[in-house]
Amino acid sequence: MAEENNKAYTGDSIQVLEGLEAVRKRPAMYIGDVGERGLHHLVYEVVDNSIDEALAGYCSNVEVTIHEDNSITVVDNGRGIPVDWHKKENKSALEVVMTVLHAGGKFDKSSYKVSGGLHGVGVSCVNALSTKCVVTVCRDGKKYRQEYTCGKPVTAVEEIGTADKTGTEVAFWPDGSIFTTTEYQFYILENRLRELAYLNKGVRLQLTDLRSIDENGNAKSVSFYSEEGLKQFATYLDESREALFGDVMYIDTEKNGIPVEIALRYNTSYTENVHSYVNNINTIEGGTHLEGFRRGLTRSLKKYADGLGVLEKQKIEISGDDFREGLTAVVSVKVQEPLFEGQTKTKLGNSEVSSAVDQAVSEMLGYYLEEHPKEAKTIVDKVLLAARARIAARKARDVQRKNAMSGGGLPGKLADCSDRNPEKCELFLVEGDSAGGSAKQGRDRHTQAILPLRGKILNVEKAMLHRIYESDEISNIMKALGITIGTDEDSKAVNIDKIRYHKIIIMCDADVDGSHIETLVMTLFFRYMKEVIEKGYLYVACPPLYLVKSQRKKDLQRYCWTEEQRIAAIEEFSNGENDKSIVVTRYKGLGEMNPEQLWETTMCPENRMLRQVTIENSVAADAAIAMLMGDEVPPRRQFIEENAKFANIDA
Ligand code: 0RA
Repeated sequence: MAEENNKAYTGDSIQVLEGLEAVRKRPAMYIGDVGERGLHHLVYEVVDNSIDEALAGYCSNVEVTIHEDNSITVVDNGRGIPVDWHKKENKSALEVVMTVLHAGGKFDKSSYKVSGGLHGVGVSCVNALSTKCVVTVCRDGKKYRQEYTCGKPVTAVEEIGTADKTGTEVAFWPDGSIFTTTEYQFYILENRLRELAYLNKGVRLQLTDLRSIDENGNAKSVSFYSEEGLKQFATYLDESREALFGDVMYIDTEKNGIPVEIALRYNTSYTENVHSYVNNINTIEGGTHLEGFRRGLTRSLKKYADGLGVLEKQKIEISGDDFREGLTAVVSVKVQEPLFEGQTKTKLGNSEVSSAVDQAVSEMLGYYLEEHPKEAKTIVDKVLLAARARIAARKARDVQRKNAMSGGGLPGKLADCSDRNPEKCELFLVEGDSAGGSAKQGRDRHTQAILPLRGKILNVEKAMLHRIYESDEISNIMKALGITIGTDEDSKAVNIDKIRYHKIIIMCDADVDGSHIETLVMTLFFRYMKEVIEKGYLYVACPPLYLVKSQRKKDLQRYCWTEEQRIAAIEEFSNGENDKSIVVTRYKGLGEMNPEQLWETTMCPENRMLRQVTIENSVAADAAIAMLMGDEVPPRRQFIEENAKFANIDA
């Protein structure tokens, strides 16, 4: 093995760890799951390898193409996978990389800087889970090719021509007998490639979808490139928020041998919006890098405010939270041997990273605050405001607690279920008292509880914390759930282990108001009880849109959720006869169904359709909520216009 990074990387340097059969046998162990997420993961895996080449300084361009048959090609202009002979394995290095798990060259520290980690299972995994895979390598003036089926080579590594450039092309066809879906979603890949472009400044990432061609014959295509990295990322994240001041604070440095890049800015909102990454992986559970960031931020700002003497003068005890209200930040570190902990393996455990990030953020703030006294004062004022609001919220919370204790705990409007096992229990949050009444009559009272909501709940995106405690509707939801927000130590802490239901189902009318209420409730969970979503407890009910009935045969009727189902039912019922003896009812509100119908179509676990609320990409989710629920109108209008055709609403 080469001892230094700049030594030639030969086939022998690739270490061989374990075989590929295991991947096909237990795919979920390697890529997380075999649904939509796992399918897209295959693309990330290949792109990660290209990004590794970029991090090593040899690649500037990555092109991803979705083909008409949902196969994928990833082309990069890196050095190309080595093709020389691997003595130990007795085959070409290319074949080793493609057919041996963990053989990407990543498992030897000295080869080059690496991404990997969570996704770092290697391209061989992608190969194993594809019915067909073709790799083309341009290297040393020649072009090489090898083809595989389900991870097994079906050709030798063949020299197929000459090349005046270098690079790798991986084409793969995901195995439909392994994945539950093989259809790629443009927006999912688009979001990830945009994120990667911001995280790796100077690398161009392009996505082309050959399944959608416009009237001029051009394929749908996006290209991402960021000159300034996280500095532009923070601006993008705050696109639909009002900046407290224009500047983005930014540092790109190396501390104790750990590359650290940080960007932060303040906006006028009340939410904290910090995204952290390790080796390009979004660490949603945080970890030592985030701890270091918070510690450095709190200490630096506190020191500055102390210097001004305002804390002493105003007699206010500041807490860490106060420094993060209205803060948007991105922290990205590259760690050689990351330790990932936590439930979803997205919490960084390496203790040495904490002080590296602390030093970096302190250095950055030290310079900025010193050189920008006006902006620094604006931040300090905002922090004082946050501290006062937190103290007001604590009082409101205490009042709410006292009321809860004297009132027995559960809200009067709740029709609770009799079972006490949270795993079996469901809470329906229902739009309006009348639908709430039907739901109470129609439900299974052992396991289903009903809480009617009176119209639009508070938009928490625009409200300060104390207003959340003061809102009746929100405190009813919290009381029903058995959850409290905030302790004296941490104003946002949530005692999720006390939750009384493992399914919380939002049930609203299929109209504009219903969609709005649905979004308000989801925003409450996303901003204040994210764990409920992360644990998979939050759902949206899907009432049917039509009832198709035959007038001749009274028992012939069908509920329909889509246009296709409606047409199919009419066709089936008419059976070659006259279209007039069939009646189609268009449901708009839950209230148009009687309790029995509501049970049958929307609540009964055997028939109903539920949409689980998930967070695929925390950056995209945050941006969507800030845009939909925030102050800036133009981006919202644009979004609604662009997405109106997808929404299942009757305006
Ligand atoms: C092993 C070693 C080297 C590069 C790669 C793998 C590599 C893999 C992929 C997958 C997609 N694009 C890729 N580009 C490179 C090091 C090569 C050297 O030292 O010349």
